[in-house]
Amino acid sequence: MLEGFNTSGTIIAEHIQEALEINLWISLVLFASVVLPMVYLAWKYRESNVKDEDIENITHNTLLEIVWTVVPTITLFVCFWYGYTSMVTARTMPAVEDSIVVQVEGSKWKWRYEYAANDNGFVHKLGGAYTKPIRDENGKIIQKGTMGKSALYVPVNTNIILEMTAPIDDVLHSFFVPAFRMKEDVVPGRITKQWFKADTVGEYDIECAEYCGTDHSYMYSRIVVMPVDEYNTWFNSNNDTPEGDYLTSGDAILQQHGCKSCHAINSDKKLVGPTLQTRRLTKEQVLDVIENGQNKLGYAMGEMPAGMATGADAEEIAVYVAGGMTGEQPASFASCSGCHGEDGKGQYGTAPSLVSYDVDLLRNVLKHGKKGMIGKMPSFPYVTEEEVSAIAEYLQKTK
Ligand code: HEC
Ligand code: HEC
Ligand SMILES: [Cu+2]
Repeated sequence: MLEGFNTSGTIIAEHIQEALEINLWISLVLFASVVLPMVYLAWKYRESNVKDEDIENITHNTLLEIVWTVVPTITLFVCFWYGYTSMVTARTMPAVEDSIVVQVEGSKWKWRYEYAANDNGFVHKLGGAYTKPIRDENGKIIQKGTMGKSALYVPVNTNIILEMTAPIDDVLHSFFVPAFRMKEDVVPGRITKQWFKADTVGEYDIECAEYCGTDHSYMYSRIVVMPVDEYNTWFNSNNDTPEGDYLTSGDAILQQHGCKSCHAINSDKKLVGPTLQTRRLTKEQVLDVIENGQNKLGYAMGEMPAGMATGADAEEIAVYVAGGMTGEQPASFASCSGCHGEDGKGQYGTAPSLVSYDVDLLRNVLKHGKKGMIGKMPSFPYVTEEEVSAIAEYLQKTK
């Protein structure tokens, strides 16, 4: 259940609420003042009640004309005034010196927040994908969706400016906080801004209001409004969330970057990308690389040439590698071990490990993306070295 439409967490929200209510009431009064007399007069002067010779030809009524010009003009100016002043409040950004500026990035299908460096020079980068609820075959929710760690943390009673954008190859999004009555498009390659000053400590939902693609409706996140000193303590620490440092959990990082919308982790679930698990390549993938080579991963050795093995040899090698390189090594694997190592774990980062998701492989795949027989994995240039290590550790641990 989305909350926020009946809550107000900012001054702007109150302005807009007031403008809305005044507009609504004035519209109702204007509507009634036209429609009720109209219905009454139509009934009173119905054909059976009036004789033609009784109908007078009235050409002017100065008083009436003045009244029906002046009254609507004034009331419409009242509507205009409230709309205008709340728009000015919403659109006039406070001075940057008196505000906290947070960079917001909307991309398919998550929000990310980046703060300015704190006193230690540490940059907080937060946000991430929402985990969808899991449903059974009748559509009933068996496990609730979770917001994860994707909150935007801000101090209470402080001006916050959001500088928002989307990657150039992404789509339009719209950053919407119902409780703050604020909503603004987020446009690839352009910066749009919103500001707010939350007046009540608490948590508020963030949504994407751009309903033109598959998962905008799942771009949930939260704003957590904290007491100022609590916020400052967190901000000047190197912890990623006020509750603790979730960077140590590879699972949270996969969640945060939205990896899990394309990859299952050690399960049979079929998603867009391969399941990330300890035994990583399928026979078909190995055969594909043997046949076509591979040169997009950015390993120092450069390209892996096509045709390193053929026929029965290739088949035998593929079965062996896909089996996690257990059992007796076929002699033909000698044509691979020169570069990939006896144990298939790669060589000092020059050629990839064939058996596990080590730090080198993850770093290369995330930096360059990967185009293979399964599909195209986008690049994730902003994933940090620390995060790569945490993911590698996590994937090698989960069997
Ligand atoms: C000349 C050195 C060399 C030899 C020999 C070699 N490879 Fe490679 N292999 C590489 C390099 C380098 C890469 C990474 C290329 C890149 O950056 O895209 C690679 C990539 C791969 C990949 C892709 C990894 C992935 O994650 O998609 C597979 C699978 C692979 N090799 C299997 C084999 C097999 C099986 C053999 C033996 C038939 C073999 N290689 C022989 C150097 C070699
Ligand atoms: C838009 C969907 C998508 C997202 C999001 C995504 N991936 Fe992928 N990923 C793919 C596809 C498709 C492939 C398969 C490429 C191929 O054909 O080998 C892949 C391949 C990979 C591989 C190589 C697998 C192998 O065995 O060679 C790794 C590692 C990987 N992804 C990790 C990640 C991580 C970590 C994230 C999050 C930071 C992520 N992916 C996000 C689609 C995605
Ligand atoms: Cu969106």
